[in-house]
Amino acid sequence: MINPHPDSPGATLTDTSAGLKTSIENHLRFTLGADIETAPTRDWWVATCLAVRDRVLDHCSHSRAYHRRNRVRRLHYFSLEYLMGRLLENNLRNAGIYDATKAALGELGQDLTEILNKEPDMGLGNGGLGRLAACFLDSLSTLNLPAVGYGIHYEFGLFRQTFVDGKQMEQPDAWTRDGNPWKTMRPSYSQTVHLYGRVVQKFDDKGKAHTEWVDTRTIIGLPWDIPIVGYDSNTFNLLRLWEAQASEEFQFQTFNAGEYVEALREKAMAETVSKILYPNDATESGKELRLVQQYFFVACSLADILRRFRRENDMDWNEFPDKAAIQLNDTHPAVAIPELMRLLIDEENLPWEQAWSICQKTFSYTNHTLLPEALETWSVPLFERVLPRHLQIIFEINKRFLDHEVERQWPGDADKKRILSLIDERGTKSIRMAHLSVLGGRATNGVAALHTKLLKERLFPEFAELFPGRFLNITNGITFRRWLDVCNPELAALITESIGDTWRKDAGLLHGLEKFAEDSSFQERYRVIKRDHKVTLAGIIKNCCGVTVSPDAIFDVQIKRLHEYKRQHLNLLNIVSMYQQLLDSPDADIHPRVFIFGAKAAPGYFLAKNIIHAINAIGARINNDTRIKDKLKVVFLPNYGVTLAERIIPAADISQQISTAGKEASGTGNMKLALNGALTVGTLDGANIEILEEVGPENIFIFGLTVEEVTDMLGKGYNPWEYYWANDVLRNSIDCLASDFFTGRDGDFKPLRDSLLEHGDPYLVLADFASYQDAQNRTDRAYRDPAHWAKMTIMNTARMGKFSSDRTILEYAEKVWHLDPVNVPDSTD
Ligand code: 26W
Repeated sequence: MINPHPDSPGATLTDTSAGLKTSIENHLRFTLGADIETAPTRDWWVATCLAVRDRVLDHCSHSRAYHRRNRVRRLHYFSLEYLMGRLLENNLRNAGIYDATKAALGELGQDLTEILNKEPDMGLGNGGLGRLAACFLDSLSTLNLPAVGYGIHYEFGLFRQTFVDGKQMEQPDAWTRDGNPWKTMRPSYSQTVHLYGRVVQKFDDKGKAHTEWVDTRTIIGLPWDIPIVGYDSNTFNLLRLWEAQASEEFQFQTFNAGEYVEALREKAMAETVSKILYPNDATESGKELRLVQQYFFVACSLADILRRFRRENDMDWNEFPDKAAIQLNDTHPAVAIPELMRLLIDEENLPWEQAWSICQKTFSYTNHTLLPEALETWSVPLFERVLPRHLQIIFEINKRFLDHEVERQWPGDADKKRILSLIDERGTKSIRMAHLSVLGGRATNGVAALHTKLLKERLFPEFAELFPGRFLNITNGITFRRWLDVCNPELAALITESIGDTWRKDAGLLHGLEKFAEDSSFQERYRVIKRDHKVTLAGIIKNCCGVTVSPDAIFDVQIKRLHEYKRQHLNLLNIVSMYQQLLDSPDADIHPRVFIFGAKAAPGYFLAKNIIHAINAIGARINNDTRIKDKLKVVFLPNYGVTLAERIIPAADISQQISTAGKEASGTGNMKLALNGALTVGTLDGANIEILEEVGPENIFIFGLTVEEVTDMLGKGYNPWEYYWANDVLRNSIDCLASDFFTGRDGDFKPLRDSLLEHGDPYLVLADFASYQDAQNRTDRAYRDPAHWAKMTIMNTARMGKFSSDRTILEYAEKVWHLDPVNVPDSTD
């Protein structure tokens, strides 16, 4: 038996409501100093979280002690982003104490649902990459794999989005201003990080040269720990997030000089390092602060890993890769490679070859994008100023690579050297972080089959030739605990009632639902669940957008970051053309449809913001036009994030996954929507291709150019005007959009129009328009046959097993990390 928390004798995670009740009450009274009679709901939320946390932390330290004593191999996930969303409901359901907690709160006169709604989202990420990291943590704990997630404790997560006159405005997201009960500060594990300064050679008493990094500025990294509760598991891993603090030593020196204001300025500067998450998900920002952020995070995390290694092992560094695997979530933490080299060479005095071999066995890299503008590079002069020693190390890595490996493969071939070099010599020299990541690790993976193929053929062809065994595909996945159990407990319950509850641990078993796909009573229950969610979402839409929508309409959903390659504007052009058709013939035989958007645009991404404005303006006009008899509604829900996704996804009928083929690395929203019975309208891009393979062509609406056709078309010289002149419907739609029709002002959406016509339509919106309209027409017809539609949706749920992040994580564990599950026993003795 694990030691119970003193508050609640006998408490474990299979707790009774009586124990939880005492614990919640005690926290409310003694931790918060609140009064049971008058406490506001937020206090109840904090007290409930703390009661759960007591139990979880106990298991957490037990897991860690067990891992430590058994010197287990661990995975360290390095990610600049984690989009965790809310934690309470997820933790209650995963720990199996949801009902007990609901009952305990009921006895205290409180409603659990209301309390759950008080939790702010932990939005420390931009989009797919950050949410993937959060799903992975859930699967790692669930599968009993020892792991630590490392990240940054941003004071401000992704901005809060509002609309003013249909335009995006950004507000700070101070998620932790009033504290957050899930995180605990661990000052004893603080780290000191060095920056700037210069490199000198010093000689020891044997006359041997040593490189030293001197005159540096220092920042302190303070860790905050968040426990990760897996589903029905005894492994409680940690997410450790670093907060930047001013180093006291530095302040003191400045103070002595009598410069009080200067000292405080320095303190504020140091603390800006973990202030904000960069809200860019597609352009490399090139800011010094971003580089400092990346290095700060990596230096703290590596020092923490080395501390644990020294404690548990006998200082044989060759054993290090047997104990620690490090996964780089894109190139953002790639400076970890030269940092580990520096630690091993300068601090541990290892020879270069040994250090390099350790690095290459320790790191692996996941690529999440092929977009050239999203590939990170750092200017050499900037890098040299911030991390002079690391630059030397990168140059040395590069020299050895080009002189030996590349020279051996392609003797005398200067072109190959130029292409493969870690340094891009064109213009201001810059460091290619993707090249460093491929070279410094054991494996590089793409996140869907097509993406990996393009990675090998287009992004890294020479590397793939040089190191064929280093590249592999691991298709993304999502945790079904959050994306079914938490967001759609009604559907989860129906599934469990029909096929038992083993699907939660083995998602492949969802196939068992196929036999109910044509069963009319099952179909009816499935349909009622969907409809109830649509009613709930209609309420949210009314609240947030002031628009009344009918739950009998088709809910057609596009939720994801706003980006040209994702083509929200393709969706919009079709909406405008449907509107024109309805104005022409108001009785046209079109099933009523609500187009639902959710998306944040990077604050500096002008065209993306123009598209948001256009969707809102067109929505405002359409939603108030009585002539079309409520056949069409367009709503843009503000502040899209994890919690809003949990409301939209179970209510969706149609999932729009319409990126230009070859541009979306994988997509994960596509999986969440299909799992919840929304049918995909999608291109042959990213994981859509694998969704098609799983559900079968009869259960999905595929359209558009293939990646080969896209390449071909762009290669031959694509001319959007040809499509414009050849298709009246398309031309009318663009012209209307670009006119003063929607806002009363000319030119509001000229940037959008010009991108499609004057600037060459780089994402082939016009080329795919006719085929897209055809797919949308097919969905309209299909929806009219409810039994058939129901069958298709059930087939989607039944065939999504492949996309469980448990499958994804097991593949990483087997093929990349060589990591075995560790069953932490219940008892400490
Ligand atoms: C340097 C700025 C920056 C920041 C973030 C560049 C690129 C990114 C990410 C690569 C953006 C991202 O979230 N990519 C998405 O990752 C998901 C998880 O693998 C995929 O499903 C999406 O297709 C991919 O766009």
